[in-house]
Amino acid sequence: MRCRRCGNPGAINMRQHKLSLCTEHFPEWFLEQTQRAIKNYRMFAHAERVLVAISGGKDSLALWDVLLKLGYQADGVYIDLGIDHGSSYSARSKDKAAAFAAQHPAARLIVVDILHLYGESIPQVAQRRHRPQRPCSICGLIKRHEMNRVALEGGYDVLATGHNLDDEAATLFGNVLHWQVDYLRHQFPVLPADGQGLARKVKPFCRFYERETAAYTLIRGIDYIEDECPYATGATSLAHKETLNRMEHDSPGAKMHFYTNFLKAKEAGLFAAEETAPELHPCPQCRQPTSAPDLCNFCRLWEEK
Ligand code: Q46
Ligand code: ZN
Ligand code: ZN
Repeated sequence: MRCRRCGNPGAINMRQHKLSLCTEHFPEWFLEQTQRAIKNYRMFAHAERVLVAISGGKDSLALWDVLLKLGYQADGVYIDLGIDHGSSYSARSKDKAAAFAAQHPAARLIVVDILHLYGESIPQVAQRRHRPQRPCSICGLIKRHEMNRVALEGGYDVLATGHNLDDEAATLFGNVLHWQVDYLRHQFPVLPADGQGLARKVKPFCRFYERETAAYTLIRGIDYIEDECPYATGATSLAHKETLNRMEHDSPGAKMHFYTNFLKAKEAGLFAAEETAPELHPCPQCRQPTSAPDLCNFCRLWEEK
């Protein structure tokens, strides 16, 4: 297959778009598509400050790279979870994030060390809470809280994550499988700030297949941590991804249509009915909004120590 833009040999063939591009024109297309998503979903403007959630993996580093190349004011936040598991996962992923920042003078990386700040790493909190093998819900709670805190304290307008189409389609699949209507209501490329202490959240890569973000990092020579978090093994989201990959194999574009048609349906009003939003109030300790009667779930985690 030849590159559609110049006729040279193609480096990546995207069957779902019926598009083949070379190593020069694929990154160009990738930037254009990201810019289009940012504009179409009104994610943020050039005057706004963006905080990118950096894991050290390919999607988050690719997102940071693209936003910098597009001229956005983008800083990164890396949450050091203290996960070792015999593979120094956190230490190695932090090194990748720091190395990227060091190569980009315009990029500032904020590192949040959970063990240092709160006295326990994620595996230690999970151990104390009798969930040593399944720390993900605690980890997710801590990451969400800390990213929101850094975004608000740093005066950032928006928090951007590198979720790609494979991630979003797998989440959608899980939500539909269990008809989790509240989750479906909140699944969208932009979640507005709520004015009560929750930052705006955006996913500029939500329409890229994972192999496209992988191709971008490869062509741009971005060094990232290839391993998944050791606790990700066996996660249902991975099983959903495999199911969707099989469907994609038999019917190219299946994954993209599943997700983008959901977005179109939502824009046309699906799930728009007034939800019974829980009453929120600021947590007396951290001031972040919570529906819990007193301290928020994050602060309660540490109270019980
Ligand atoms: S980092 Fe944390 Fe993930 Fe690791 S412990 Fe689970 S939630 S798998 S995205
Ligand atoms: Zn070309
Ligand atoms: Zn709190």
